[in-house]
Amino acid sequence: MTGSCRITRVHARQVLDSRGRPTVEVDVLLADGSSGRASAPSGASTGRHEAWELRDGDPTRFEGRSVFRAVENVRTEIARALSGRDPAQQQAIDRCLAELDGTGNFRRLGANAVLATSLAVCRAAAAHAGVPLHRHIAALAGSDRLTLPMPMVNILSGGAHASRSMDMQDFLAVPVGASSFAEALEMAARVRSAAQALMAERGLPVLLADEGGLSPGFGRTEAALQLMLEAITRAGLRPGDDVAVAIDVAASELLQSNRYRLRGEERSLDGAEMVAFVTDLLRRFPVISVEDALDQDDWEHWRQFTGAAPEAQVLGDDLFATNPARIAEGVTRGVANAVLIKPNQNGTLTGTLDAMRAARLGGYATVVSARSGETEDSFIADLAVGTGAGQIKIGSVRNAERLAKYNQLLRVEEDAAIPFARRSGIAGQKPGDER
Ligand code: 2PG
Ligand code: MG
Repeated sequence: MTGSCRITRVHARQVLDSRGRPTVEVDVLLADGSSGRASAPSGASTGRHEAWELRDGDPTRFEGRSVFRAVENVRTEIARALSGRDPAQQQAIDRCLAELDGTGNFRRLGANAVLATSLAVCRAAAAHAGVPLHRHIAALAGSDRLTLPMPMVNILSGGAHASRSMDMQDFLAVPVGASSFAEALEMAARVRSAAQALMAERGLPVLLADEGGLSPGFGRTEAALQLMLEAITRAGLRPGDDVAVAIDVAASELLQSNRYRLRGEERSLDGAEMVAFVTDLLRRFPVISVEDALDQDDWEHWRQFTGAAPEAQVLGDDLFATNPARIAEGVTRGVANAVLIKPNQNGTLTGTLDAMRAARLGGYATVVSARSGETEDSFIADLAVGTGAGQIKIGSVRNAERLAKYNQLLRVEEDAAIPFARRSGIAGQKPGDER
């Protein structure tokens, strides 16, 4: 990395995300003329333990969702605090942002303001050093194993991303048989097209859900899983061997009065019954990864499910909220074996890297993830590569905000020195599973 250079300007503006909702974009300018730009994504199925997304709450502006206060916080307090600082000192800058906020979860300045700033600083530092973003991130993370991640690609959507048309939020294709990232993406695209053709033939709607997935609105979860298998086969691929299935139950969204309400099944389950319900799906379908099978505070049933699914990747999203302390608690309690990594759940890049370190220390797999509300910012693609995360979840292979990330990974793959992680990064996979 080259010598130090100073931040001369930090500027922010309100832009729109993929749902047409406002979000924060930040530009960081350096004395040598280099710069970095980044924006904050936004979830729909947001967890209780996430860093605070600051919205104005004025019903006359974007239904209360404008972010002018967060933008103003960047332009004033944050800009003053960062002016003259060395952008290569990411840890010190992120610590300064946390101290300036002072609340522990960015409730005052807004995690959207802080994260966009933190990522823009990182980009500016990489530009100044003249290195690709993923290499700069690798240096910050102390990582010496850069890899192209295995993608988990959304094919069918339900839950909060598709007007609750199905109980479970995501049905994803995991191209476990692929030997390069490009091949994995092509397999997933074939499955996506085959699913659409099957649905059209059956007179089902083929309009896009929030992440570009399809939303057949099946009542029963097994009907969606059945369609996944048919789509994989129709694409000329072998379910389980070439392409496996992952699901995100997003169970925190299902909990009502302490019971999991599965409208499509016309059932309402307690925690133990929910564990049995999901475990049964694992037995009957080639599902290799299950995210948020239980509520974000239901530690006990999380533990039971982890024990009941020894061969699956048991992935915590709302449960861990990209929070190092919650991840460490999960490791201590023997809960889950993989962590979803969403930078805006944490609030800073350094905090996100700390969460990934906590996961790795516990022997947990990591899946870098987009949010359902995204912009054209492709930062998470480089984050997944630079940290050697092993897996990435971006959404479907539709819509420019998703393709910005997939296409960045295709560009990075031109660097022959960076291998494809294949299925090795997925928790629960035996070494012999590698083809
Ligand atoms: C999730 C994400 C992405 P959201 O639950 O994993 O699919 O959704 O961004 O709405 O929280
Ligand atoms: Mg999730």
